Amino acid sequence: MIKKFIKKIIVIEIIILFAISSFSPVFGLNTKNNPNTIMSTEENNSTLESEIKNIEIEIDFSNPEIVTYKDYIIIRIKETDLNRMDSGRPVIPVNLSIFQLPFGTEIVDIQYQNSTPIIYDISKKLAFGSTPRTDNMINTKQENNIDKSVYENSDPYPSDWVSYHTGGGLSHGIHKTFLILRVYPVRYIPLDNKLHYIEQITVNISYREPTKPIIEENNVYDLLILSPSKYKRNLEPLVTHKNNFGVSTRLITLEEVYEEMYWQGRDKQEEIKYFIKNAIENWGITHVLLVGGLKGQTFTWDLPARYSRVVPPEEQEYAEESFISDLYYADIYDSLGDFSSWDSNDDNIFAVWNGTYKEEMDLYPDVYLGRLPCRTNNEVKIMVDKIINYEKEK
Ligand SMILES: [Ca+2]
Ligand SMILES: [Ca+2]
Repeated sequence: MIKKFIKKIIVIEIIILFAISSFSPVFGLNTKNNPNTIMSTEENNSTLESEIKNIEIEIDFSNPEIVTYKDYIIIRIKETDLNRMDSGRPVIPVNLSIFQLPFGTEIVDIQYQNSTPIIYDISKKLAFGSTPRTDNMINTKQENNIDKSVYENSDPYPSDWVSYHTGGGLSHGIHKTFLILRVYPVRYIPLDNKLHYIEQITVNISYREPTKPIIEENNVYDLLILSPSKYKRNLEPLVTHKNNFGVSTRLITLEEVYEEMYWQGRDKQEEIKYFIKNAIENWGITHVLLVGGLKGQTFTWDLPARYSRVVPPEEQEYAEESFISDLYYADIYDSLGDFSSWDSNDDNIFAVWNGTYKEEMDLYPDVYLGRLPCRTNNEVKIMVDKIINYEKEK
């Protein structure tokens, strides 16, 4: 059964490879990937998972400094890096560790052992994180925003000594999987007016690296410029300039992108994003320049923007449904190397982040990306001249 399934996958992969090689004029010309490597697909599919590796860290914490501030208490601990400040919830010091692992690494398990908690009685409540104010909230007291579900509870806050998340993105030009580990040396029991504090914790992280690199090494181009074809003529001097400056550059028009990506991507934005993904994998690009802003005085784009819905209405100064985000085009992969679509529930509404639903988004950029939001050829020419003059004078 499994064999049959693997065979099926191989057949599908071969079909896809043929499809890519025959319908891929842009990448077909320059890709260094050898189509004769199809045989190795079988080996890769049958390879067992790589061995589990471990990292162990031990952290010692100094005694907490308990500071009274007005009607509240603030805690400071020397070995912490920041405070967890959720709106209306207790402010808690955090020890932060960031690990950079090979791109595509999977976190298998995180275990910890902590010293016996020491209990402190406190006389006042722990201070809480403030809530962003909007115009119509200017006279309301911050006390009204206190999160009673936490403060009128005898459950420890935060719920555990340790939390973590992962991400996939660039670190100094190299694709990495990040593990962001947070240790809370103090937890708060609001109803009992108590703090639980630990002097020491040992955290053991088990992880599995990918069996083969998610992105093969390629060095065809450094910079990809994307723009509508009407700006092509005025962008060509920039391409020549960049190439002369040692930045290997390729300009692709949006018309070419849409033609190339007709089989992948549900709308123009996703087609562009998949094209950037292919350019990373086939050409090794690390930088992307988007050229194109709003068309004249309209709300349509020369080079489309992705609208996100990350700010809940109650936290907005002026109620807006959606926000432009070019981070969408830079965040190509998640921590496992899978495509980061920004629409994890597939409802064609992107980057939703509110009280009831949070889209799974990676948010760590995988290319260095910028946009010249030019509306006319004249604006393109001015920007290109400025960049060339600036870089020649440097
Ligand atoms: Ca969605
Ligand atoms: Ca990412």
